[in-house]
Amino acid sequence: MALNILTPSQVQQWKEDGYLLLPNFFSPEESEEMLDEAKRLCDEFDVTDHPMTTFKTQADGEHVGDDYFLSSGDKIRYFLEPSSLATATPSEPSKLLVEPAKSINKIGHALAPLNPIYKKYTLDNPKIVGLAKDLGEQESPRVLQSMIICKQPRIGGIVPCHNDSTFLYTDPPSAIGCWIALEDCTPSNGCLSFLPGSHKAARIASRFVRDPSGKGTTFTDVPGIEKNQENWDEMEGWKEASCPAGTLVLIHGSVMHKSPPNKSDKSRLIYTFHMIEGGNGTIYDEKNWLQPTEEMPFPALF
Ligand SMILES: O=C(O)CCC(=O)C(=O)O
Repeated sequence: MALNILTPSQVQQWKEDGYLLLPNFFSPEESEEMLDEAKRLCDEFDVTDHPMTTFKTQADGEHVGDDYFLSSGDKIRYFLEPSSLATATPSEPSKLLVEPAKSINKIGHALAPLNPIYKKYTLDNPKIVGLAKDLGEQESPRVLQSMIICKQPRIGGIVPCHNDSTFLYTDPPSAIGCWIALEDCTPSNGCLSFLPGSHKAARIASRFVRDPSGKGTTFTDVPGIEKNQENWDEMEGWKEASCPAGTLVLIHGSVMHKSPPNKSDKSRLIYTFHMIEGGNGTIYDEKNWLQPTEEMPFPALF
């Protein structure tokens, strides 16, 4: 089959490494349009009546999981950077330590269906459709978890080592991430790092789910899958994925990746969405933290 977007050697690289950088996937004008929209959304953030939900992903610590987060699959909602907030005390409610636009960790999780600019660069985008077809991994890709990640200057937090199929679990695992740099990403403002080839070894033995108690989120074992013994984070071979604005980074659902805190004065705004297999008998069940709704099922890419 003819490839439209990827070369055969890029497909080969993707298969070997479990991630692929596609510089200039979007033109400077296209990526600027997405960046301007991200900044506009940040600027219009109104903290009045916001439940002060932060986003944190420490594997060994507390995970976000209030109703504002759990019902965000078909909305555009704002999640705060934990260090932008003085948490509530018995005498004082939580309050922001920085201006609202600079307090945002991420905005999601339904930008692709709901925001016209991000729809144009996702669901209505022939290059994205061509990319998914060239990869040929999914018969019927469904788009979910579309979001802006801000990684704010000086306070943008770490994203610890993880793989995405743990968080967007399907049976069998099928998640693929499309991560788009809207600004230049470097080690100092918190670019991604990958452990190349780890997607071949890492089993999806644990998944992130709604807590059966009805409150919050937790991890649960995937029945029949042997636990990984590797300490991926400490292994040799991690590669930093510095990239200029307009780069699309493809992320296999099993590849281990992470990003450091942003200690620089430069922001690191990106737009990302994921695709899961919607055909082939693949199951996305009601245990997952992120749920489609009757009004808004996860949209099909083609
Ligand atoms: O943007 C980041 O720093 C992390 C993103 C990530 O881990 C993901 O999209 O899976």
